[in-house]
Amino acid sequence: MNRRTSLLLLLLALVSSWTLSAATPARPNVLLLMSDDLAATLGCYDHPVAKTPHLDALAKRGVQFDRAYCQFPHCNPSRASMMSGLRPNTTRVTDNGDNLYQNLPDVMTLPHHFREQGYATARCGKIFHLGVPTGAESMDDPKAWHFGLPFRDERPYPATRASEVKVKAGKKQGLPWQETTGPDNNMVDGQFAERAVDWMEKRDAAKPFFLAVGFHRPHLPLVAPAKYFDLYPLNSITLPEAPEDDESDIPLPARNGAVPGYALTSSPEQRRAAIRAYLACVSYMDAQAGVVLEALKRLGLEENTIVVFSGDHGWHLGEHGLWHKRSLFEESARVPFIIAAPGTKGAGKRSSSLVELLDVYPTLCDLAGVRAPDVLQGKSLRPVLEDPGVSIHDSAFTQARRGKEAEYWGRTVRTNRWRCTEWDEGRNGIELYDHNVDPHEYKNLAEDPQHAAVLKELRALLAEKLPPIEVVKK
Ligand SMILES: [Ca+2]
Repeated sequence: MNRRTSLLLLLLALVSSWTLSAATPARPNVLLLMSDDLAATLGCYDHPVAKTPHLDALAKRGVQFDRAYCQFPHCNPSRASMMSGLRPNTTRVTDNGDNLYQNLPDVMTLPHHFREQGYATARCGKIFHLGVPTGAESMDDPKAWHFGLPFRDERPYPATRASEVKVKAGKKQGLPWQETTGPDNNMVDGQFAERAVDWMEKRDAAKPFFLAVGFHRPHLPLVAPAKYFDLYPLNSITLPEAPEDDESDIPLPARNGAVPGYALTSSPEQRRAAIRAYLACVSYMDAQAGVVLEALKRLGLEENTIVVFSGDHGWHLGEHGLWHKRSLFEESARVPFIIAAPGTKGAGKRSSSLVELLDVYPTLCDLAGVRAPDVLQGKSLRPVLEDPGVSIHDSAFTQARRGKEAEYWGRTVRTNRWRCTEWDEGRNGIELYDHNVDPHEYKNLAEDPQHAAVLKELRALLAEKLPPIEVVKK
């Protein structure tokens, strides 16, 4: 190439970059905050004692979704679905050992897509499943991030403060918990928040960013600095409402004991202590989210950053006698979910519009002006962000595996009024709950002839939308 041609090419490049920047408004940044195993135990979700001022403030400047559902209440399957924008029927990720990238070698995950579209991408903590503390295979997307903070197990924990209430931390039964001494950044979530702020401060400001921060709490073990336990006097903790119901109308795969080791059979005082430890972890997580959100404001980025806060699935705190995830009841399928998108008109309102976590990917593409891949199975929530009274889904779907060998396959559909669940296409049980009168799903109406028509309709919907998943042979 001679000198004249080089100069001409340089001039052309300058003109085209000038034209591009003049014609294209700056694309918004994305901040995705996730919490692990989080029930709707936030102040903004009307929990009677939860103290979560930072996420409550985020909800005030965004839209809070009261009926958002994960697609599979287990870490890896839920995250693989949300981050690929595909149902578990397509990802065939139904266990923590299933590998999204082996099942779908051409998958284009959400952060990888934003990276391809010119975004600077960074991950601090657990966004994809990261297999701790067992040392299991990491399910992080190797192509997604410019910067990915190594995730590690935080054992041994910092020093313990002696607690006034001892809860047995059995090997398989019970909820291990601990009050630690020392500052927030003695534990990994505090470090994730600090590193995320550091990355924002030092990033390449010429590019919009996609920053994902995945907090580990309130995932077991329930370990948090003692000051967060001090927010919750033990006598302020109430146990969940449970009617005197033997649950014999609820199919076996749905009930307590269907997943071994997940039942906590302890005294009411110990149950209250376990809930207190969970809430302490929620407040600790909220404070770390606050560190990132305050930095966003301090750096003048709030006006041009879309913030999404989500759990990966819910958690039981004693409802139906359950103390874990992986059920298809409301507490496990539902997630706390907030979007604050600058310039949208619904800010500050709550929405009872049905949402699936599948909607995160197309929503962020829509809001950021990034073309959404054609294969995505969710919908953009933009209409709801503009008007929280609008509905874009008639139903939300969740799947699960339960039983000693995860041998029962469950599928459920939630509509505005009903939840209908089938185990093994109905061979091992069918459930129908009327949320108008039974929000905690204690009265199974599947056998009630009065509701035969709605049951038939919802079962047909399940058969159509969620055919049995082909298990990938390992
Ligand atoms: Ca989880």
